[in-house]
Amino acid sequence: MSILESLLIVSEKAANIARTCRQNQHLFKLLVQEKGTDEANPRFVDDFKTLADVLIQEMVKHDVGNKFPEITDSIFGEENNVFENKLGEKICVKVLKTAEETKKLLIKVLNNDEEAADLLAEIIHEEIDLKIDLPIISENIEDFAIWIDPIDSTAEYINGIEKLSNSNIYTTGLKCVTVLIGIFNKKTGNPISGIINQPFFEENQQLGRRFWSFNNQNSLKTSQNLSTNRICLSSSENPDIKEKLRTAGFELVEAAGAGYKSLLVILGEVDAYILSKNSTFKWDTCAPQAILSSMNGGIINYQEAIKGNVIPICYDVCNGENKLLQCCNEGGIIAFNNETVLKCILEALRK
Ligand code: 2IP
Ligand code: CA
Repeated sequence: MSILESLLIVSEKAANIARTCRQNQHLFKLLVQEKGTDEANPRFVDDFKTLADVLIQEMVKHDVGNKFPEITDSIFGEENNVFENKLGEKICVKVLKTAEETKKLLIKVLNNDEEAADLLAEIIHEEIDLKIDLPIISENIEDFAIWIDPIDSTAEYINGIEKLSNSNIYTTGLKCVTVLIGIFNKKTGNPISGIINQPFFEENQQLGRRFWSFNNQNSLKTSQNLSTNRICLSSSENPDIKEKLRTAGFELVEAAGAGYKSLLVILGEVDAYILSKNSTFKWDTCAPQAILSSMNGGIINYQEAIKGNVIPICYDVCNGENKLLQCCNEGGIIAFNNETVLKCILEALRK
């Protein structure tokens, strides 16, 4: 099995965990419960959403690390897997060898909630066969490292109310949730491969869809050459920037989720996603950037581009200290799907 196939499988398992936590009544109650309830037993996990994130991240490390031991130490994610209860006791959440062992650990973390532990352990240890044709990969896996965002757009995942814009783009809601897994080269810092899984794509929210790239190959059916003249922004984007883009004739659409906005660029629903602030991280951009680079687009540093330096976002291994600071895409980002549109955007923004 190639690393690409292995990552697509874990992205599907991640999507299954995300869907099950919303569809199963018992898990859903845990997902939406308020933090910090006072109980007789000191809980390890006050925030079930974080546990879902950590479990996905650990499942990726376990499954991919088992198949490709040479990269086990180079799989990084947004979350920290050590939980502490009110007595100061610590527990490290991991995926163990068997479903039974993982279940036992989860029972402890979940304050003896056997039903939840059982459900989660079962999906984590499920065998999935995707039966899809993928390219043969002959690269040096030792140079690879991985960034995972287990559930991007967590606010929408927990309580997002679906809103559709006039341009048929989801401004909020479960469609804005994505699982992002990106491979980058530790020597060059460049993204190599990206997987975006959108777990709640179908109307009934039972089925998702996924996209992948590896170097210059990808799963996209058509090349997106037609410009929409549309740009996607975060709802909190700076009004001056919006004004400049509108004046240049762009239609602006707001949507939640860094992964979802990047996906809209990849699919050609919008020409670009612009973010002037420091609110995305390496785990948000590695996968989308790999896919965009496979189709003549990319993700570059916003501030630098305004000054005339077009610099693609670069990746490095994470030593765990000050993760938010170390892994922030400082200076903002511009994700674009073709060079012509990037040129027009930069002209508009430099005015
Ligand atoms: C968030 C999430 C937010 C996004 C932010 C990301 O990741 O994608 O939606 O903000 O940049 O870091 P916005 O929606 O304003 O673009 P997470 O949900 O994983 O914290
Ligand atoms: Ca994120």
